[in-house]
Amino acid sequence: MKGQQRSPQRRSSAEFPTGFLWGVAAASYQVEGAVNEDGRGQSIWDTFARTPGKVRHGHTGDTSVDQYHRYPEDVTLMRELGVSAYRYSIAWPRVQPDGSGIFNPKGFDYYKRLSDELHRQNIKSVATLYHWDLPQALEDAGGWPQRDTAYRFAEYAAGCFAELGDHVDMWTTLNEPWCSAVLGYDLGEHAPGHTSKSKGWAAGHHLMLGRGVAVQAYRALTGTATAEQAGARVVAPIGITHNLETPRPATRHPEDIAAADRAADMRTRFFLDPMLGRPYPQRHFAAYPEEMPPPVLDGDMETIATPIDFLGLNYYFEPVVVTAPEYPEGFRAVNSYHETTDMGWPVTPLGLSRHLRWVWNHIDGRYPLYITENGCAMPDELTPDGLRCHDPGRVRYLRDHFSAALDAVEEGVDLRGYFVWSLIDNFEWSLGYTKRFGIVYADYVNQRRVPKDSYYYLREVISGTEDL
Ligand code: IFM
Repeated sequence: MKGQQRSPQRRSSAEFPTGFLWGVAAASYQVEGAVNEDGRGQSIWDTFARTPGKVRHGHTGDTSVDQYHRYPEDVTLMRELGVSAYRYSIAWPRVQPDGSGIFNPKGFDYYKRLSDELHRQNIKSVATLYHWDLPQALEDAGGWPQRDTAYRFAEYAAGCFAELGDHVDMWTTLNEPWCSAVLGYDLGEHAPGHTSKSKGWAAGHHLMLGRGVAVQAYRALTGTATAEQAGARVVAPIGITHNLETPRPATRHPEDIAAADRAADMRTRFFLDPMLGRPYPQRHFAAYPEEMPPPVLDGDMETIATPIDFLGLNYYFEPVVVTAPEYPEGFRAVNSYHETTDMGWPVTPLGLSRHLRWVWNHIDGRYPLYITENGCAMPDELTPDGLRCHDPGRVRYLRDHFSAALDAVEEGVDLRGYFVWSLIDNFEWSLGYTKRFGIVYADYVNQRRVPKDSYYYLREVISGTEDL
């Protein structure tokens, strides 16, 4: 920190590659509010949040931090922070209320206004097409386990490319398809709340298929195979954001090493390998014949392997596993004895370097990487005068993770950017507003925004006046 003797190991943000993109991230249902305005349709999260018992305290995203109306203030906070990119998501039911057919111009207008404001303040507009708010009408027709939803997604994506192509600087198709498929259709913890493994894997396949068709539609529109091949012509790159995991064996015992490798099958390889032209992990379905493998039709795997321009990774912690033959999957997660965040997640910055290296090697360096989310929930409170919020745990968390990312860069990983989750406290899905991930404190009563100490820390890191 300022005023202290710098240790020789301390490093600065200047050591990240030239053009490194510093950003903050958020998602539509978590921050926008305005769920009934300007023709927005209903999403599965509107339904889920209104179902008693699904979200803590019955919280909903109806108002949240009201970014739909207050985006100019939030963009100003970003400019003052010094970030060069905002990663937000487009609410599908805002721009295509029923999930198929007619588009809603007023919905597109919001994202144009937001992008224009970002550009006016010299910030790149990084749009995610799907951060979990499936139009309810599509869920009523079967949702992601239905093949047709993949094509509806591609149709929606093509509408966004056509309408917003001049406004968006970087596209992400899906955010964390593992969550949509597994939390939403297998474990029932997220909308729409189903509990069927087979539905989960079918959903996973259709999510990955839909994004493959969407990328093909994008290439058809922009006339290039990849953004790189566009040469001097400016074509916004398109990628995906995954929350892959590379579990660590608790010991060097061969059985724990094998358990950690198996744990990566359905969490990581299922969502990554087909994008690289490799099959779904076979050993899982061989071991669990009662689970229906994904319903793959001829040509699907080729579509899923459609090249992208970058791979986004969301990283929060590194799980540790041991072999556990008594468990259905043969392994279980164990306490890693690290300090934990308010989510109960261990703080494991070294796991970030390991994760980046593992992914980089696994993809044979095929795509540049971005950390599209990293951050932590802490039990933040305002000072008694209401003017400050001291969050030393988050400052430490960010510092250690930035440093771990730099380690990976120094070892040759092509990491091009880092988005902190999140600009401002927001709706944390089934935990409602009980968890605060922001570097800006949200007072949900009066919508006042109060930058936390971590905001000022990040500002100094980006400007190079503070060490990592
Ligand atoms: O809030 C979520 C976000 O929507 C997706 N990634 C993880 C974050 C923290 O849980």
